[in-house]
Amino acid sequence: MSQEFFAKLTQSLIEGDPDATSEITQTALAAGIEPMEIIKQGLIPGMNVVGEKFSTGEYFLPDLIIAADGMQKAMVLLEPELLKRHQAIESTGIVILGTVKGDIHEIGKSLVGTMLSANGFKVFDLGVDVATDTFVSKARELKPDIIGLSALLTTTMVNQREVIKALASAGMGDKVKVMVGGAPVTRGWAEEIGADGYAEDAMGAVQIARQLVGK
Ligand code: B1M
Repeated sequence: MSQEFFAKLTQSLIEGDPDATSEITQTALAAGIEPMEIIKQGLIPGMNVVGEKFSTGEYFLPDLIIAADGMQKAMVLLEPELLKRHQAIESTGIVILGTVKGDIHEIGKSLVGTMLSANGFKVFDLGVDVATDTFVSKARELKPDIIGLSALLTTTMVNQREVIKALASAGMGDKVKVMVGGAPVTRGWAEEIGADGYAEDAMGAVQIARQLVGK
């Protein structure tokens, strides 16, 4: 039965029907399907197909926007459920999170934030298109354990390096750990720019963040 829900969800994103995405998500939750499975097996495959169709020229920007709207509608329903399933007892650490300058992709970054919160981290989400200086000034103010930098474009992932450099120039290089992620980001890139951690997805981000704070 779950597979049927997942296929319908994927299809609703590909067809650009945000109301259907929202309704199917609601029905799947009511049927007892785990929210993380809904994301991993229904929604992310749909977004991947939309992305592929966009890169081959079959879809245009409005198609991406409609698919993102559907995904966000689903996330509004899924986020409280994800949080409920991980009632945090202790604070695991403080994380400042944001999508780097020039990049407005929000969904993956927000999912990482939700999963970190669900696992006891106090997350300050600075949003998208966050200026390098803002990461530095917020780090000074909030004294986080980790700064998480998301980037979805090959043209903006270079700004992850800019943040790392700016933190070093501000004398915070050894006071805060930097974790990077996002579709074009690889472990090799993370190592090249001197990041302390890299994760491929939101659950991986929780694991790496725990390691970075020694838990
Ligand atoms: Co854009 N876009 N987009 N887009 N978009 C991509 C990324 C693209 C791959 C599509 C394609 O061509 N195949 C392509 C990038 C190509 C490249 O650089 N190599 C692209 C492009 C080109 C663009 C524009 C330039 C298009 C244009 O204007 N001509 C433009 C750029 C705007 C800008 O940022 N300045 C643009 C715009 C948009 C929309 C606004 C329409 C919309 C975003 C809406 C929003 O977020 N509110 C959008 C969307 C939806 C996509 C795709 C289809 C889906 C992204 C998504 O939400 N995925 C995407 C194609 C794709 O990725 N398959 C695409 C679901 C999400 C859960 O996954 O974000 O990867 P993801 O996050 C994952 C992991 O990456 C990881 O964990 C998450 C959960 O598993 N992760 C982290 C993410 N951040 C992390 C941080 C961590 C650790 C892990 O630690 C801190």
